[in-house]
Amino acid sequence: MATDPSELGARLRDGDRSAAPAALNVIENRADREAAAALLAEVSPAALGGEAPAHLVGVTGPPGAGKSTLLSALVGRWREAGRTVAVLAVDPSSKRSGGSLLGDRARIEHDPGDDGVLIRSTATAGRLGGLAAATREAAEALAAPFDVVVVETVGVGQSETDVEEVCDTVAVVVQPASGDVLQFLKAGIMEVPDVLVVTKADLGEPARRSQRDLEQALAALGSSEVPVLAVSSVSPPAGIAELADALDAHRAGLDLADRRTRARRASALREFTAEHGESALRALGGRREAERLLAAEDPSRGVAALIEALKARA
Ligand SMILES: Nc1nc2c(ncn2[C@@H]2O[C@H](COP(=O)(O)OP(=O)(O)OP(=O)(O)O)[C@@H](O)[C@H]2O)c(=O)[nH]1
Ligand SMILES: [Mg+2]
Repeated sequence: MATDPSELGARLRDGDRSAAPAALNVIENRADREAAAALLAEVSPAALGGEAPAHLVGVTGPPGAGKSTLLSALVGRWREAGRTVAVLAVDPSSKRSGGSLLGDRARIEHDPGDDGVLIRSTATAGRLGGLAAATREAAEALAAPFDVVVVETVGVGQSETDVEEVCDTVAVVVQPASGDVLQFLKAGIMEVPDVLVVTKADLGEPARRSQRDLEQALAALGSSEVPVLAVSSVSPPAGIAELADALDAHRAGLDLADRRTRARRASALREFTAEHGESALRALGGRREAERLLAAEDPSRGVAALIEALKARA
């Protein structure tokens, strides 16, 4: 059956979640960018008449920190609250092959009969710039019909997918006694996240100590408003409702249109440069000038339209 990309996009816009898997196939097919653009045009802020109401949540952190297990619990919590959820699990499989962690890795659990949940894994397998764009596009498409869209990525500091650029709220997840994140924060190597989560709180004192250390580091950085939550995702779960509330509180405090407009402009610039090279950026008169061009564009324009605007001037 032929699936018309514009029609798929229109179904997403109308809240038809059953169009999501086919829409993701269109987006993941990096060989047919026109189809993806046609689909995405239907869910752009201009087509929606404003920003997609979904909460875009980034969940990122070191391998094995407990992200997926936590998401099983969070998805359950959101479903209880009647919210539909899509999760894009970005799996840097190429980096992990043969790693001992693989055996220990949890999958996000959910009821397969529940059409209010969609879990999609994408392997990155070394496609750098392409993956970042594909993840952003997938999140954009899913934000039309789902209430919550999560992007799970492995990494600390700069991960392959710049979750910041895609998500409204970024939660960094660490396990007790993992010093990396603490050191990266203190050294300013890592951006201060919107929410910090210490997992495996059932381990007791080590989790409490990590929570205190992170709170102190944030205070020293002048970011004591950033919540640090300790959670346990195994039975009995603890702190999950509080985390869901903290994510909501962050989102409620955002100027959403402003954050997303800035994110779309940053994505357009990055993707334009990834595709056409630094020389194309120079042809525009440099990064500053390109940013100025983008800032003059209508805030409701989608990333594809912004990239076209850059191309037209280069
Ligand atoms: N005790 C305890 N173990 C946990 C908890 N959450 C996760 N784990 C365990 O930690 C291991 C890694 O959990 P995952 O959820 O796969 O971690 P992840 O961050 O998604 O890992 P990657 O996707 O491989 O980066 C698994 O063995 C989990 O069972 C928790 O709250 N308490
Ligand atoms: Mg995982």
